[in-house]
Amino acid sequence: MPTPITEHTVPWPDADVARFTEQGYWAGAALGTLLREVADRDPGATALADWTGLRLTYGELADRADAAAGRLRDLGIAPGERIIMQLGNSWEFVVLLLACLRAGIVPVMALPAHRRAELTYLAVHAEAVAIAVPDRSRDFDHQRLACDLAADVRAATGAGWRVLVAGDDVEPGSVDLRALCGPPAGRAGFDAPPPSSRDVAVFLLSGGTTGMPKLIARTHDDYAYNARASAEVAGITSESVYLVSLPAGHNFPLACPGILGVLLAGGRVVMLPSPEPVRAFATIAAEGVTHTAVVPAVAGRWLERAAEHGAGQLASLQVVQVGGARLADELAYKVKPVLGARLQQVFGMAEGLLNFTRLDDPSETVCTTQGRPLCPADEIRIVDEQDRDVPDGQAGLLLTRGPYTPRGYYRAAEHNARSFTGDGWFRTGDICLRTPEGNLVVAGRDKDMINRGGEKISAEEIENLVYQLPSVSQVAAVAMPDALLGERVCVYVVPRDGATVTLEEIRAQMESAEVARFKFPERLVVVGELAWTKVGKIDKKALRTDIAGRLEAELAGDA
Ligand code: OOB
Repeated sequence: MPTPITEHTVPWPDADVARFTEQGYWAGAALGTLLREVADRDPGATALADWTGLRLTYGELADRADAAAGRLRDLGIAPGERIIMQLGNSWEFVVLLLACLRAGIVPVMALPAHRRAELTYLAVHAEAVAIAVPDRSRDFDHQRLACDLAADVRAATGAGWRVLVAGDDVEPGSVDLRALCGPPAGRAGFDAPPPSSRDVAVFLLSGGTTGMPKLIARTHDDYAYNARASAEVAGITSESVYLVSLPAGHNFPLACPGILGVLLAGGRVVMLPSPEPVRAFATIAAEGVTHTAVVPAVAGRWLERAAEHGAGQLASLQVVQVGGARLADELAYKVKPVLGARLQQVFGMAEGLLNFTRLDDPSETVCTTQGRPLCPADEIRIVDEQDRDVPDGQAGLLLTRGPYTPRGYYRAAEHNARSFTGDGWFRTGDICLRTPEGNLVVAGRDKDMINRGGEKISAEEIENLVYQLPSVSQVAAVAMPDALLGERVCVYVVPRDGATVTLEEIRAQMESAEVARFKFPERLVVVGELAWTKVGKIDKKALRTDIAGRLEAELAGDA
């Protein structure tokens, strides 16, 4: 039996629980219950459209979620147990998510790009009992990997492990997810009591500064608030049509407001497998999309495409949220004139805190700041290295506490001691300053991570993998600037005496370690020695400056 989740979570203090409940931030209801209430109010409204042409009304979606909750139970998956979700952006993602929320089964939000290394870690760390995958996607056989993983887990623990597969090619032994998420066979309904609103609803993955991503346990109360309040601040109503084109398991398209916020407001969710502009624009036109969320790299591609081909297909678009990485002010100023929609900057994190520019903010605020906290009960501090508050306008480290920022990572006591202060403030690792109006500007970060187009990559994880090459004496992974993605992974390597190291070898090493491809280094700099700080740590800042300088010199040389 997997360990009960509560053994490894850090609860909010009782006084905060009382305060958040009394102030109405925590509604005291499970997400599945809240979504059923929305469905019962207008069961005939369209809730979901997906790129395969499937459309579901609120009534159909809620009935399928109930039926699927029952089928999960019939498979022997009990409330509180964990299931790894690695589905693409499809209707099955939404039905399975709602079924889990209804049944109290906790989805672990893996990314489609994750491979054996990440999935094995998640399976072990979350003690998952099942995994949901597509049969294949982008030429990768997810089912094969999931079955291998299941065999490994069974061999190691003797536990039964379920593989749920969405697609035409479901192997014997796997569970057909389309059937599981299909319409109810008889009368709809799932009679088990809903989970407590204080229970964990989903596990999100942290951007990660350590070896592997940390798990963030988000409760029904905190995540429902996160989704509901985000919907409000983004102007979502029952008339809104929201396009999901980022990987749906990310907090941003999942609940900021994302799928959950839009469904809680009675709007319509449209699922697309990728944000590729030609298809995204055609979908926006066909579905009358009003809202969407993208990362700056995607915003850049959309702006280019719209500037070249016109924004005629985007007439319905009202709000484009951009977040996940710093949006350059120059790009921000283009959004309204080129896409014809209002920009909303979102500076958020899977750990909780969300900042939004408001729809009625002056253009300068929208284009040059990353907004302000979502909730009046969000607490913000900007401090120096000694945790002393710095004055407004001065950059410092951002700390936060609040009703949807959990007090610790799951099962990570040692790490929590570093990532949280004694009185519960989360150290975001972001360097920010606060304007006199109270908006935050992200000025950098103090965490050892690379933000590749919104995907966070832990430098330590890359370094550990590169160290496995016998030819490597020392390695440091750093962000190198990139016009398209913002940042990419660059590794500095000191080879062992007489040895040579190539980027191809390093990438082959990553390949054989079976980690997600977005983490593969894209540049190697071989050096005789690394830069060190006075306290004997590798001087990453100096290395970042060095690679930026090299790139600039190359560009100048090309011109
Ligand atoms: C979102 O969540 P995560 O958990 O993938 O990454 C969080 C980190 C932040 O700590 C910050 O370093 C960076 O991503 N970030 C931004 C940013 N939004 C996120 N840096 C600069 N400007 C921004 N607008 O990335 C996320 C979660 C919910 C909503 C939006 C983004």
